[in-house]
Amino acid sequence: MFQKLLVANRGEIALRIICACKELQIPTVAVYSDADRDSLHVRFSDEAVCIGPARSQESYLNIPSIISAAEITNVDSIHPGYGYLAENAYFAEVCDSCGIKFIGPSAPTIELMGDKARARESMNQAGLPLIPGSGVLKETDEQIEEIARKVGYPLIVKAVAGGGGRGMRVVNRPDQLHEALAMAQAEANSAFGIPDVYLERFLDNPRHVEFQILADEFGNVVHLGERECSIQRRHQKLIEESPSPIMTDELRREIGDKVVQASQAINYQNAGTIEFLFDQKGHYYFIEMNTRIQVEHPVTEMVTGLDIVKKQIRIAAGEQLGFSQEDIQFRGHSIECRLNAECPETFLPSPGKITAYHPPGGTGIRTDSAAYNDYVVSPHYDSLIAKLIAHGRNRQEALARLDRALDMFIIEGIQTSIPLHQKIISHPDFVEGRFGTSFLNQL
Ligand code: MV4
Repeated sequence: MFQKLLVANRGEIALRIICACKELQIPTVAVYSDADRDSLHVRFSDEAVCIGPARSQESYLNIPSIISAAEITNVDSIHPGYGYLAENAYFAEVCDSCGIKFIGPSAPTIELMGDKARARESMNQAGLPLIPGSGVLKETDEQIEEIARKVGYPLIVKAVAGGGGRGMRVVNRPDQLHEALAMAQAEANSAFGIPDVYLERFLDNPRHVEFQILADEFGNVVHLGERECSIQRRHQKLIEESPSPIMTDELRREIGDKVVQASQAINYQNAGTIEFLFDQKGHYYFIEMNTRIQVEHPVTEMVTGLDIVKKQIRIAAGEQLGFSQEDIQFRGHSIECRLNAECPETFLPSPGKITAYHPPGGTGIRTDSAAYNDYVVSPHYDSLIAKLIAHGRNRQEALARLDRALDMFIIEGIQTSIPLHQKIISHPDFVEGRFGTSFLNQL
């Protein structure tokens, strides 16, 4: 097992990784910016190193600073969490060349999945169905018009380096194609430094459902079922749940078999998420694979009883998975709300001091957060303050627990998305499980 692990992140996920290390009895090193000196991830780690000023670019994204902190403290492993350097293939490679184990898949796998056009091609080869579309567009304007005609309208232009919705444009008619291509390419180039784009047929109000997988370094792969992630606003997920209201045991087995096969085919290692869109008829299509631990991993932990972060660390240390697909049982239903510091009217971030903080407890409730009384939500970082996760024997019980826990969550001094969550989970269409990715536009 690892002798010492550096947590290359902040906030609730840094704390979550430290929890896993404590249970595995691995000493931890926290890294922190000037703005995070009084953070809980600093307090609960065994050692802590300041890596720079508040701005992420100069601290949590600063590879030389983080590698220096790793060398100085003599760690043998780095967990990147989510965001920041988690899907940076170059960072994984630098860790490798410094003899530090990057807890995640190999650098070439991160790179492959980071190129959405290559990811589509390889996962299709590996047996996953795709939305009709194109490869990366390298052709002349006239040839692209022809490719678009074959894909069919409406279509969507997507950045190969994308994800999170940037560099995407919907095209309803052929006469809008060239302007949309130019806009998407310009946006992709300024956001990612890579202008390349590809096409997909546009699905109207699809559902976003993703499968969690775990793969060890000996070719053993299991899936941990799905998460329904359709409730999102501006490509930020707000509520996630498992199982998805549209899933059946039979369909889970069918897709689960395919994602396990596909992951084996690309020799995937560590935790990963395979994202699908479901159209109105219930047909499903691969869109992307995420090569990191995800924000919403707790709902999967609640229904499987597994600790995914501990599993990531054990796998990276060279341990066998230790169980097979038949050993995994899905128990009950879990729903997570992401509580953000934001204005309820404008949805703009609402940073500032939390003057009173008291998370709810009780049966079937979990809160993942790094907040406390007098904690200051910094404008430099993501506005996520807490993840409230409910579990119950069925969706109705999980929702009842979530509802009362939202009501009992005290966060004062800043505005939060709690009222929005209360509105969503009491909406008849949400209660009945009838919603797609457009749900919040209609709310
Ligand atoms: C799509 C889609 C419809 N058709 N792909 C991909 C990344 C994810 N964050 C959103 N994505 C989508 N991909 C096809 N072929 C719809 C979405 C989508 C979306 C697209 C445009 C504007 C808002 C959206 C909200 C949710 C999902």
